[in-house]
Amino acid sequence: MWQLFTIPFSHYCEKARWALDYSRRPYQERAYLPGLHLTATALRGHGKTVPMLKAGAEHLTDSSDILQFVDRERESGVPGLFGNDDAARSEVLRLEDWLDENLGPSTRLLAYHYLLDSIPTLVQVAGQGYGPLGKLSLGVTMRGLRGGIRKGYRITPDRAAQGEERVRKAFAETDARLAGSPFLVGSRFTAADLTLAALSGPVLMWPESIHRHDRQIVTQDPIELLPDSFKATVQSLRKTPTGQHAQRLYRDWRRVSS
Ligand SMILES: N[C@@H](CCC(=O)N[C@@H](CS)C(=O)NCC(=O)O)C(=O)O
Repeated sequence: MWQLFTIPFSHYCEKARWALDYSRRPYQERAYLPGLHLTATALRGHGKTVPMLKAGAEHLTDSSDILQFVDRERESGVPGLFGNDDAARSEVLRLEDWLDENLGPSTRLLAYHYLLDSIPTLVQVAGQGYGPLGKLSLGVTMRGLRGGIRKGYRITPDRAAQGEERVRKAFAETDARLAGSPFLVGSRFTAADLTLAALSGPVLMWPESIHRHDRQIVTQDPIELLPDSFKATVQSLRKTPTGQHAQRLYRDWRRVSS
């Protein structure tokens, strides 16, 4: 069976997991603690990051490659993720790429900026893919890694402010696209919508998104757990057309495999 190697709360991993669930192809998720994922990736010569999809002899090490592969291999009857024609396909690919480069790094930067100061909150918010022991280990791991994460992603108050600006700018562009259209490209759900919703996860934290990707009932809206300053940001982003679109996509399009 295919295996998807993840850090469960990573938004790029959620992007790949959503596409796999959508394609109806069976797969197994292999969830790693941050840092330990390197034993499955870098130490075996498969790049440094997750998601990584092992499908037979293939190792796909980038979420965009995974989406294209999964789209080609989807079960019959499942509509494609890349639009109806060549023009739509190139627009979907362009937008996906733009979101990967502009939105994903900034939403991660912002969430880490606020949550690395409070590991118990981070574990509550991000630890849903782990059992009790996993949560405990996640707390220990994140305490150990937080200096490295701050350094690696260059997380400073100034950069967080710039990150928020970048998120708002990206949302303004997607808001404009969504005015009068139910989807980002044409009249159907595509990889662009999926990417937008998955990569916005760290700054929207819709309970629907956690429930859908984690297969668990979430009883508390994660926003209640956030420090006040971050809570205000999340609240205001949720109210935008893009924030609302992401929630709708999770409700209507986030199929979970059984
Ligand atoms: N361009 C990559 C980005 C993936 C990515 O940034 N993954 C992060 C988790 S969100 C990661 O694996 N970080 C761990 C590391 O860099 O060691 C993709 O789209 O798959």
